[in-house]
Amino acid sequence: MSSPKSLPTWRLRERFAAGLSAMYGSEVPAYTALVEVSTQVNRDYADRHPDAQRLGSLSRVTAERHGAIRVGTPEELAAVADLFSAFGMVPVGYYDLRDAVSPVPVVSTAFRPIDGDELARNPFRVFTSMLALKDPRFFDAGLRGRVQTFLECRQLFDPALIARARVVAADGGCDVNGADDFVAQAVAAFALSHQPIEKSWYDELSRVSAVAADIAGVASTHINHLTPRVLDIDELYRQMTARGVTMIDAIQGPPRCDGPAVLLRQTSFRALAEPRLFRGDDGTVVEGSLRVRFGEVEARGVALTPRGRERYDAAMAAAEPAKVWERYFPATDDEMAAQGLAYYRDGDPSKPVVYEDFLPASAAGIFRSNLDRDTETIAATGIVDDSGYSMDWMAGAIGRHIHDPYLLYESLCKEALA
Ligand code: OOG
Ligand code: NI
Repeated sequence: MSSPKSLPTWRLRERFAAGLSAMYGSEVPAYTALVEVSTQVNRDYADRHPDAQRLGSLSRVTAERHGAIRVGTPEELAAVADLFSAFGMVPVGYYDLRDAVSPVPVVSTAFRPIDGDELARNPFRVFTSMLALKDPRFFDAGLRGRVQTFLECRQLFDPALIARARVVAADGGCDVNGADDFVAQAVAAFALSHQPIEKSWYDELSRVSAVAADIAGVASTHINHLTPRVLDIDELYRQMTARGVTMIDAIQGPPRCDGPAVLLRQTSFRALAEPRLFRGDDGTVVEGSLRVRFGEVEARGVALTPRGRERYDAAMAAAEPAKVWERYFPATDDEMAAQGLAYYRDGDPSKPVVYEDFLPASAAGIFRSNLDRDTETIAATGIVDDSGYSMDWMAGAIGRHIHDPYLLYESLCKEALA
């Protein structure tokens, strides 16, 4: 138990999310505009819809963010897991984006709180990707060796910060006096670095994959995007477009429908190029720019059961999912519950369980739509993937259990029965 003078894990998580948000806003001004529009859309929506808070209180939704980060090695991923454990965020789900229609050379998990009360207090989650360096379809032996050497020489996190995070996690909180400093250091670990980038190395990796360059072309990691949650994403899309922001072509995930919103709908826009320093082969440093970060926003619906997810995948396989949606999904929560398609607390259709995770197809689409180059094809190379990446592999590499989202949703349904 933590003493009265200590801050519990969720307070630290709340501060961590708010600290990252303030930092990202200062680095990427368009993010601040996105948060402003999202907040306004949410207020307007809540004013007009009496059931607006059925998928989370307005205060939860207003503070709600997900971040995305990318690391290079299993050791770096393990350090991330240690750091996030101090904020009550544990790995949930395994996403293999190498399998996507537009493949990306990463395997990923999401760190987030899992208990109902923790989610209600602050559901901050971070989609975390690791470079799939062992996959020969992306990296030949020569390049792999050089990337490996580069990654072994860098240190993303101060070992003292990670050691402290382990203590905070074990104590379930942290002394008030130490909290500011601890959270500030954790936030700073994800700031964009101003160190010069070795241009020829970055360019070589970019030819394999823009994501590979973003991960292993630089000596640090950074928040790639930070995503607010919105209650009406179609309205948000209209308002951002009216402000002159060019959004990606479509909203990813399920189509707009009259029945209960399911899973996750997301859309994004490209952030402006950010000034970065580049060092040439002759050692001279010049100013240039990179466009690696972007703005994203999301709307969350009810979590689907495995049966519901099968229906979802079938509907999305259609040429125009919006046109066939009602063939797959009923128009009411009562029917959704009766058919066992979605999770409801106590089995009560007025108490939907919100979807807390990600969608691999959308994730790959979000990665892809925001890249400068489109070179990541693994088509017909004939090279066999012998990398052995899997959820079990990842769990072993970070020495932690990776939670199964479905089991978590099931226990959330029962939690309320107690
Ligand atoms: C992660 C992309 C996945 C989402 O919302 O699906 C993601 C990345 O760009 O690193 O954040
Ligand atoms: Ni995202």
